[in-house]
Amino acid sequence: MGKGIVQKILEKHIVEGKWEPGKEIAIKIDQTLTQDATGTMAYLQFEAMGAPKVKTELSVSYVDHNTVQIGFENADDHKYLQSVATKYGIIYSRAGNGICHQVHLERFGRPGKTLLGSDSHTPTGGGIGMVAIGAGGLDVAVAMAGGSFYLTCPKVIKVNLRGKLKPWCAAKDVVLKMLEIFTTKGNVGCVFEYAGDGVKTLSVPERATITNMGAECGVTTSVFPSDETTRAFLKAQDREKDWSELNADSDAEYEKVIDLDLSEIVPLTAYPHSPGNIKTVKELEGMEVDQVCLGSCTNSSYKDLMTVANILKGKKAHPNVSFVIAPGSKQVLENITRDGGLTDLIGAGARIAESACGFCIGNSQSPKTEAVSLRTSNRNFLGRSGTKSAQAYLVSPETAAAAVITGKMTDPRDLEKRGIKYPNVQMPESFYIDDSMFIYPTEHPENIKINRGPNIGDPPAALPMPDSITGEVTIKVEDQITTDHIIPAGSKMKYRSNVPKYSEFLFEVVDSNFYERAKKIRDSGKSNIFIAGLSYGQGSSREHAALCPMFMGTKAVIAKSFERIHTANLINFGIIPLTFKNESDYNKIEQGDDLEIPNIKNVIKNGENLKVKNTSKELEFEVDYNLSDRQREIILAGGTLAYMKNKA
Ligand code: MIC
Ligand code: SF4
Repeated sequence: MGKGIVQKILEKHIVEGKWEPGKEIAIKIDQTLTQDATGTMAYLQFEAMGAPKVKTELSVSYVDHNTVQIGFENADDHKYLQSVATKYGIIYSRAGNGICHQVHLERFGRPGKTLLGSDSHTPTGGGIGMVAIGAGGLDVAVAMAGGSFYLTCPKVIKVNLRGKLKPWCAAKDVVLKMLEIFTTKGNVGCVFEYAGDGVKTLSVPERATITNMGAECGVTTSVFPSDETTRAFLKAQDREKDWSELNADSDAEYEKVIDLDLSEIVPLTAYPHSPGNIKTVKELEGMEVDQVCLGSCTNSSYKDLMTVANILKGKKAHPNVSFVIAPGSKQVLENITRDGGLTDLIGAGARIAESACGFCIGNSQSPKTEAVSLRTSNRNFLGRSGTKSAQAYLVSPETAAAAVITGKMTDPRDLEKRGIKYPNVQMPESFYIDDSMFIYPTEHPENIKINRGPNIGDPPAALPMPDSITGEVTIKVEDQITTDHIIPAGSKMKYRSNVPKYSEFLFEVVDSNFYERAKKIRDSGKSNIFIAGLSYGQGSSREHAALCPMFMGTKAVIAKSFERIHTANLINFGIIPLTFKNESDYNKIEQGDDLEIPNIKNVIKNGENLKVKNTSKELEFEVDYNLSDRQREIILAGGTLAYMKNKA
């Protein structure tokens, strides 16, 4: 039987287990990336492991999230990151060089390699034929120290692309279609592998838009073949030597195959507050728009920005629209400048933001109260823009440009009626390249002193699993609670290296009294226990969504189901993810109920059935824990760092 691309790449990297979808495997990681918001904690953990140097082929530390620098905290973190990178053999990408995923695709991504990144949109690298996976910072730290990465061997879904996109219809619309089909839940443990004749009609950045937002479906990663288009992209990046061909065998078997005809894709949008809420742009036509933001790791490539620049050439932004652009990288900004696109964008009234995450993570450009904000980014969770009452819609660059002109949600195909032709931007044969914003590691690590400003605190240590858990339900939440609900980013993100302070913002967007309640429960000696619905922990890879609960004394979360990265993060920090055996038991628990999990330590050790007592309601219910032997040991030890210490 033939093999698909994902199987081919993974099999070359498996160090424990074998290709058997659904079973745990360990793989060797070739490349890692971190960004500053998750990176400080990841490097503190890496330092704690005592490795003298990273053991990967390539590790890059990007600064792209916290670049606003109000107060000393962000700048302190940057200096810490720079000193760690220089000392331990990591390339440092300075603030201003661009968003990690865009820059990595341009300068480092290589077909056939594995990439682990402490950011959930690491699968962007799948656009160039990598198996690129997002993970918590601790897993990335382990990989940098030479450890394997453990994952569930994925079930591969083949997406057979046919035809060609029509003018004004974009790669973003393709992935929004995928979200309509697959939704944001129920895809844990799967991977999308793209194939078919339609693949060759898509440029590498378009492929990367599609693999980037596979993260919103909750798949482990998404991968495209590596073909002549990939080669041309690498050649334009002066890296043709990094190219290799990668194709699925014609008789490869998949878990499932779906067909998607690109010529039938129409402009789509994800309406508030989930990337899975899909409508056609036509359905919302005429809705007044207050803000348009172009950028983020999903849609900030040269092609994206030049397309919008060409559409807006000689036009002015509608007076009611605040129009913001954050180019994906310094390279993108330099190339659109040289090719005249920047002049057209500025001429149209664009506000040019730094080449960074910026508006996407809500640490700048928050829209007005109840604003309608059209964004080319990938997430529109409640409050993520920094304005809780704002309504964020995810759209393609083409749809964004149409709204800039009209001030309303407009199907970009209707721009033809205004005499605007589809620009059909071609990829450059060669990009202007300047790598001077990378700082390379030193040959003399002994001379490097690590910079630790007052914002850098030690990562808190977890306690081993107690014999029994006595706790209280601090909060009961519904389905699809994202890590943005659990611990917000935006302006609070500057406390990422200060866990006690950051913990004060836990669940802030859902319940402003959470922290006080949790503190009381912890101080009374009980464990904080969270109850959740389906797909708990969607979205980002931020391990603080587990680390801060751990700091508050949480030992268990009971949900109907969990998302992949968050599950791994909970386990890494010694919190056991439990699922209801009978989902209707969810309805029988309330916030404030006292729960007991008797004898949990022995039960887990022996792999027995686990029961939870609701002593407030005098009820008992059963829960499942789906842990590998390794994960069981980690939970019992009180997290991965303690487990590693015990093993050593
Ligand atoms: C995001 O898009 O939510 C982030 C901010 O990039 C996160 C990482 C973080 O919280 O630092 C992600 O996607 O993993
Ligand atoms: Fe940055 Fe937004 Fe991409 Fe996250 S999704 S890496 S915040 S641009």
